[in-house]
Amino acid sequence: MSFLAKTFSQVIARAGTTTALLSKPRYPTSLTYRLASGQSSQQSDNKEQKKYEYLLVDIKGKNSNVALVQLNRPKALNALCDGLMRELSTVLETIDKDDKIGCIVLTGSTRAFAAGADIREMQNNTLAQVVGAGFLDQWSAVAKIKKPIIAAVNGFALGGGCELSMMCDIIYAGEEAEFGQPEIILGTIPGAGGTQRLPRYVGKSKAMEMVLTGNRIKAKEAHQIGLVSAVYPANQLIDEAVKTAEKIASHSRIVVQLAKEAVNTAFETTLAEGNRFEKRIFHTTFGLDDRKEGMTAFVEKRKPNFTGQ
Ligand code: CO8
Repeated sequence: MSFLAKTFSQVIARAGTTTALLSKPRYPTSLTYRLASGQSSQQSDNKEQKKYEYLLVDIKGKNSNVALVQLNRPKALNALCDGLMRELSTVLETIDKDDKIGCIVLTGSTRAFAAGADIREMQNNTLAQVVGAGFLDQWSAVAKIKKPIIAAVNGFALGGGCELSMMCDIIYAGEEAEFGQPEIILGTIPGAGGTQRLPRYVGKSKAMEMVLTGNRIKAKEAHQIGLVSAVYPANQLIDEAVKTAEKIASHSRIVVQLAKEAVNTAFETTLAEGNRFEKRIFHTTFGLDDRKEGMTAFVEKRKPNFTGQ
């Protein structure tokens, strides 16, 4: 386990966890972790700790193996400003290295998962500035996380918010959730995968309708068209997402990672190439202790004891 990873789960554990979900207070507000790497645990205990500015992070699950990351910029409906996305990338990359965590749940508030990229921040940008600075390039970090991420979407998931949910691996929605790509109304187009991932989720006609009109769709329709895999009452959404995350986290970490990579490959390649890739990954699992353990446990009629090896 890397130092950063160790620090993350240890510090979260020290900060104390609550089982309360979406009831106030939602999460410990004193939760901290160190952004600095390369220190010994002892050294870092004495160094300055940095509070998250835009996030609340907690550990969930009976075995404390689920990380719950909540976007926390309520006054701006979790508009995804540069600072928030940088913090989110750093936190997710840190959790990704934490051996104790098997799955991540990403959520927002009851009112908004995220109402898009921060329009005020973008308003006066010029072409030269956005190209020169690689504006919002760091957003793609979310899609590169190896551990599964479940987006638990209550309220608005618009523009970059909808795109962020689609960078995750499973989307659950609260009954009042609304999804949309309203960039066209602002005189621009989606810039974080909306024109690419949305058609893969819902097909060309619906994606085109949403991108060209900017119309929002409600959770029920999002479920019907395959954008989200389940809809729950808003106050049960996170519990349900954590339940699924716990189940995922109970499997072999390394095999879960391979399975995620294999499914994601379906969106990047031809059927023949994808099948070839899948077969190689399947073969690869035969080099793992966890594959042997999983099958042996079945034969011996007992629960497997996965080690991630
Ligand atoms: N950016 C900045 N501030 C926002 C945003 C946003 N996207 N959305 C809401 N806010 C702010 C409002 O300005 C307001 O602030 P204040 O109180 O200071 O005036 C506060 O949040 C509350 O918003 P409203 O008063 O508007 O609340 P309503 O309930 O009336 O409306 C809506 C809620 C419908 C969500 C409305 O706020 C809205 O339409 N927001 C904008 C939605 C939108 O257009 N999103 C797309 C943005 S563009 C984008 O995401 C491009 C992504 C490209 C990524 C590229 C990566 C490489």
